[in-house]
Amino acid sequence: MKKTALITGATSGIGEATAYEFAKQGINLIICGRRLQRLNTIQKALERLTNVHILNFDIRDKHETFKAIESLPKPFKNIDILVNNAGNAHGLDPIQTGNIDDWDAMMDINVKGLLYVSKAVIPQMTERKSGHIINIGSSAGKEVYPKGNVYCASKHAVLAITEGMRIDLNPFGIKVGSINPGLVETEFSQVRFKGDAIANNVYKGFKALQAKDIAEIIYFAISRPPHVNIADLLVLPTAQASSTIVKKKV
Ligand code: NDP
Ligand code: 8X3
Repeated sequence: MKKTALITGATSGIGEATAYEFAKQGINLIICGRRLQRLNTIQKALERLTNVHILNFDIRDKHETFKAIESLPKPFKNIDILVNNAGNAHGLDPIQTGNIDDWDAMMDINVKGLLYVSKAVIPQMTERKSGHIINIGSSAGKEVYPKGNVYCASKHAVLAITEGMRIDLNPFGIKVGSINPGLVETEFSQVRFKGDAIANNVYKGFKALQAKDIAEIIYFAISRPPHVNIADLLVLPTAQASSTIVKKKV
């Protein structure tokens, strides 16, 4: 039987690439995000490969989140795979001059939003005693770098939540794992630097990971046999040794 996956943050970057990868494999898709027009375009492109349902909501809003997931029509109601991908960095400032709105955005989206979506989806997985949750963490969840403070905290939280989920959902046979990328060339830096020109330099001088690289790894993780769970994966571009060491052409 065809599986159904819910992907948050499917309007760009890793989430969008994952939607394409899953569609190629015939997985039914629930694609989520705030930018409705993009969701419509992606739905149109993928509908020739699989069934696609759109949920247009902001994961910061717990009522909207629950309402959206409750609204799923019957063919999409049973979610086999949840990819908690939506998230971003907002700003890159030392803690003493950090912007409180940026801090709120990162904790509300990357941490609380992930929890709201999970809370809305997990009960049906525990009931069926099956399911697979992939949380998209980051190298920033394993290592703190200068000015990364709150973004790193949010991704450390994602890692702790992943481990907690894996422990609590163990009796139900639900797989839980995190994929933790280093530098991936997406809209991530445009969001982090609010469209400032500095964003254009982040991926210059080396070959960064592409969204498709991570999407393929997510598909690999969800397509392992029932007894195999990819629990925690750190994925870096070859040019990157750590958050602060990146070999760039001069
Ligand atoms: P993008 O900016 O390209 O994608 C972010 C996605 O998150 C968009 O689809 C966006 O959709 C969605 N999103 C953001 N805020 C919200 C919100 N409040 N409600 C619903 N959806 C939201 O970045 P990436 O693809 O790079 O990022 C995806 C994930 O990967 C993030 O969790 C990020 O932290 C993580 N990551 C990224 C790395 C990188 O270097 N790019 C490295 C390591 C991890 P919309 O705006 O339409 O709502
Ligand atoms: C994104 C990777 O190094 O830009 O999570 O924070 S980094």
